[in-house]
This record gives sequence, structure tokens and C-alpha cells, in this order.
Amino acid sequence: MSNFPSKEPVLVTCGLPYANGRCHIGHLRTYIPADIFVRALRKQCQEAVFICGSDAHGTPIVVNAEELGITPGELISTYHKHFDNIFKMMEVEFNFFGNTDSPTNHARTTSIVESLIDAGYVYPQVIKLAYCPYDKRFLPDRYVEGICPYCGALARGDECDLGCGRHLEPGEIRNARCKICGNPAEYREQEHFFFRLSAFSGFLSKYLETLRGTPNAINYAKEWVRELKDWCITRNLEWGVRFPDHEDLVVYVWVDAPIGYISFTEEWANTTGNDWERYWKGDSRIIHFIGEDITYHHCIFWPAMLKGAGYTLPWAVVASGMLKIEDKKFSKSRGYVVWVDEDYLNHGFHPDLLRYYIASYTSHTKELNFSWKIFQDKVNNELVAAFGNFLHRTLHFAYKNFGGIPEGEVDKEIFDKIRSTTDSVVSALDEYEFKKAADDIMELAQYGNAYFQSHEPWQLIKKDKEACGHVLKNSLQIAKALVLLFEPVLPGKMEKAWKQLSLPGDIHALRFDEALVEIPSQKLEAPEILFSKIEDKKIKEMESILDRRIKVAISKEKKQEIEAEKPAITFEEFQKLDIRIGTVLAAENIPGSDKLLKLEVDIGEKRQVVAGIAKSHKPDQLVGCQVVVLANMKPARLFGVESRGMILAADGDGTVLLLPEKKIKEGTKVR
Ligand code: B3M
Ligand code: ZN
Repeated sequence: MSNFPSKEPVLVTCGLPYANGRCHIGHLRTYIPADIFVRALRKQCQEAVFICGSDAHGTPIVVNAEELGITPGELISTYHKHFDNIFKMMEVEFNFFGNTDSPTNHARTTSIVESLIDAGYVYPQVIKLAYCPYDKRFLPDRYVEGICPYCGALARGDECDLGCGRHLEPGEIRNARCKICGNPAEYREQEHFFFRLSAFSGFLSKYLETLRGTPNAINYAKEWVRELKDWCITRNLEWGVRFPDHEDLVVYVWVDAPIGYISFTEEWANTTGNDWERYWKGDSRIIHFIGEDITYHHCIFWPAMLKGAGYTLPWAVVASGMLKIEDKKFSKSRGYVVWVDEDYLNHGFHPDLLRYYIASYTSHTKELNFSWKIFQDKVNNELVAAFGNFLHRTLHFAYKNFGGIPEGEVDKEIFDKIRSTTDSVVSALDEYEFKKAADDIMELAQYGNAYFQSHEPWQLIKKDKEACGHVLKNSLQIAKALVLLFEPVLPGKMEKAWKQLSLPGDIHALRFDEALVEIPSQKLEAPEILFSKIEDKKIKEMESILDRRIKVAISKEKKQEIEAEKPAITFEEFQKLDIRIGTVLAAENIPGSDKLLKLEVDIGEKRQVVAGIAKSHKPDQLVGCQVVVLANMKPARLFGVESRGMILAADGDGTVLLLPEKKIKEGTKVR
């Protein structure tokens, strides 16, 4: 039994893109499957509203606008239009695409925050916050950079983006530096407001048992629910939704961003004569499509907020896995990025080809690798040679020999095959298994090819025209089913194919069931080829664009490192550093970390030091080696292991350790 249609109304949302940068394939990994899902719901007679919008707030937007010398409002308006446009071009068709800086979202956020305050879920607390004495300001989130207290990686104020991926609360980051001037930050006390997330742990444990969606989201969330920390929900910024009764504070972006889902539903409802409360106050099925990296926000923080303020809870959370570009971790700064306009649409590639790639490359929850060669293979072998070929040879043969779709009946066996394919496609979609759905449809195309091939209509036409017409009728029924089934994935191309079949009605509004309605005999126009091969030359061109971008990024990174000017220090300041020669006595991996090693070093005394060199150095290679150690580094715990000192290394081609020129006595001072 399929989950849909249901009597409850369905609302599907996609994570809101920050209106702070261009759309790349990583974004589409969430939006395209969501769009496919919604189109497929409609094909199962399920009414569904599809909502998204730009995320207009948060520190990165303020920092970026400042760097560009424009207002945050100007910045978000540019990118809002950009995303809206790209989604339209990629045939991702939202019912409403809003923006979290809208008056509706300000009002809804204020109202929800007030409800949470009234219900006793918000409390003030004085905390120590990073403050820049030069810029004379507090440094929220991305205004500060430093070291992650959990894994030791270089991190941003609110997120360990390069290391363990943890969300960091204000004040947690170590060795904080101001992002504006590069100077070390101070810590100052200030009153902030916290959301009592810990009060929801009992509720959340139960709720997560009923939450549907993909296992990656739900299983992670179940692990986290055991230790919930309260969330600081205010920030020292001008840009954002004001925290009630505090002129100097706005709410944290992760408060007003998901509330956008509600506000956009309101805005959509107001312009279309619908009732938003059906979705957010009544029995409904709210389905959030998100990237895996924002699971915590959607499975923990958001349901707690909704519960605390008395709104309908999400029915399912569907999390897409991460993206790789040519087998390397996606990274804008390192050049491993494919921009949807500049690198794809502007080169004349049809949106449906990328939609197919994203749907069919791998399971929705797994890592997706985008490679131009694989893209070419999938287009040429699957869309062109299997599906396109079947469609074209069938239509072309019918047009040429019969002038259209022949008379006669379709075999039961053909209808059975179509029915079983449709059933398996629908159940795959119920499980958010887009690859399985695409593969099942492609298998029907292969079945069609085999049927056509084995019945040799080009021979039959010479001997028995009626028998030949029968083969064609069956083939065209399969073609009709394929076009309907593929519409959610390939909406643009299937619209054309539907016209080529001269079939009535709007393909986007028709149901999957229509595939079982016998195709009428009628005239056909000469069919055009729908899918064409991508040449090697084009793929080489695309690869070299990417290569060039990676090279430019590498040289830019190097230059930045050289240019990164640090403030001048005096000799006295330098003398504060206690740098000594040490000999490594023992080295071992730290369970759970692929970056860190635990070392025992003799620096005139024995010291335990944790070093982030596991990727470049094997423990046994290090034993006996002499190294240079900063001995008066403040002690820290990394992965639960105490570190008292820091091994000096150069960040070059991997991590390169500094070694003394010849063996010298342990503890010798470096000056
Ligand atoms: N704006 C983008 C992200 O972190 C963020 C999503 C908000 S969804 C309410 O992926
Ligand atoms: Zn970390």
C-alpha cells in the first residue's frame, strides 16, 4: 500500500538557500529530488503544496555585504532573484518562493518567540562572548574564527565546518580571532537568551519514534537526543528579526529561517485563497527535504520549537547525502564546484539531463559524485541509447509505416508489465528512493527495446502488416507509460514527448494511472530526436573549465597565505613563546579521529601532546624523531585526550614537520 494519496493535506518544503552566493549542483541535490517527489505526488492524485524561499539573515550575509560595501538588503535581493530564476530554469516549480526578511516572517517569528517566552522556554543568562577590542564590537558566529574545542580543527564561531561538523555555541570556540581585523579576540560578559532545548528531550525521544523520512536523518537525531544543550537564540547584530524588547539583539538565524516555512505557507495561502492553518495547526503531512548537514536543526531544534509554541510537527524529514565533484570533496574555495548557470545551463545542457543524473546516480542518502565523464556516460548510454532510442524508433517506425498509431488492442502482458513497473516506482518514491524509481523506469525502456527488437517489425511489415501494427501498438503503449512515469524526472523533455505522441491533456497534470489507458489510434507528426549524444570534445571542455578553476583557487589560497599579514610583535612578546626541541618517545592514533595522533615527547620533561598530523604521518615513523614543540601552549582536550604543547609544522604539501638540523639535547630552547 502506498502512503499517498492521504486525507491530510501535504506540504513539502526544501531547505532555504542562503541568499549569499550562487546556486551550485550541491543545492540541486536537495531541490531536484524534492521537485520529483512533489510531481510524483500529484501523479498519485495527492494535492501537495511546495514551498521554499531565500534565507536572508545570519552573520555570513552581513559579513559579505560589508566586504562588498553594499547593504545586506541589496545583497539578498540579488541572490533571491538568482535562485528564483535558476529554480525556474531547472524546472523546480515551487508554489511559493519567499524570503525570510518579509514582514510576514518578522511577525510570525516574533509571535513564536513570544509564545516560547510566555511558556517559560526562554531564559536569560550572562555568558562570555568573543569581543574585538579594536573594532569595538561583539563577534557573533562568523565574525570569529578559531579552534574547535571538540576536534582541534580550524573552525568558525558557530560551526566546525572543516573538522567534526559540530554546531558551536557562542563562547565555545578556542583561540578566537576577529574575522574583520585578524586580532585575537577578548572575552566579555553579556546577557543573552537561551531556548530550553533540554526540556524537550522526553518529548523528542518519543517524537523521533514516529518521525518518518530517511534513516540517515532519523538515526542521527536519535543519538543526539540523549544529550541536549540549551541553545543561545540571540545575537548582537542589526540585521535580522529583533528579539522582543531588546533593541541590540536579533534572534539567531536558525530561529527565523525554519519559521520561514510557516510564513511562506501563509503568504502562499493569502495570495491563493487557501488556509495556512490547515498545514500548521491541523492534521497535515509536513515533509522537509534538507541536506544531511542540517539534520540537527530540523529533527531536534525545529520540532522542539514547534512543540513549545503549539504548531503541527513535521511528518517526515528527508535528508540528502553530500556532494563530491570529480571524486573530491565539494569546496567552493578550493574550486571544486559546478555552478548551475555558468557551468551548466550557459553551455546549452538541458536541465533534464542533470535532473536525471541527480535522481539516478545513487541513493538519496548516499554521497553523490558529480563527474563530467559519468554525466556523459549516463546521458549517452541511458537517456540516448536506451530510453531515447526506444521512444524514437517506435514513433518513427509508426509514423513512417502507418502514418500514426495503428488500430488494434494492447496485450494484457504489456499492461501487466506497465502496472508492475508503476507499482514499484510508486513504492520506491514512498521510500524516497529516487534512484530505484529511475532505474525501474529505465528497465521498462529496456523491456520495450527488447520487445521491439525481438519482434522484428521491420521484417513483419513486409509479410504481415496487421501483426506488425500489433507490435507497434504494444510498443507505443509502453512509450506512453514511459513518458508519464518519467515526467517527474524529465518534465521538459516529457512534455515534448507527449506532444509527439499526439496525446491530449497536460502531461504535468495527468496521473500515473493514465499509463493503463489504451493509447488511441491516431495520426502522428514526424518525430524529432529528444536526446542527443554529448561529444567527447564538449566533456573535455567542461573538464578543463573545472581544472582551471581548481588551479586558480590553489594559487589564490597560496597568495592569501603569504599575504595574510599578522600584526607586528615585539621581541618581548616573542619571548613569551617557550619553544623547545623534543624527541618523540611514543605515538598512537586517537580512536574516532582520522586527523589526530597522541604523542609522548621528551622536551626535558615528558609531555603528552595531541597533533593533527595523522593524515600525513604514521605513528611508528615518528618514534625517535626530533621535533620542535611550543611548550607553553595552554592545555586543551581534543577528543577527550589532554594535550600540553604543540608540535610545529609547516602547512605545505600536506603537513611538513620542522626538524632540528642535527640531533640535540631534549629541552634545548629555540630562539
Ligand atoms: N539557510 C542553508 C543551510 O544551512 C540554510 C538552511 C535553512 S533551512 C530553514 O543549508
Ligand atoms: Zn570540530
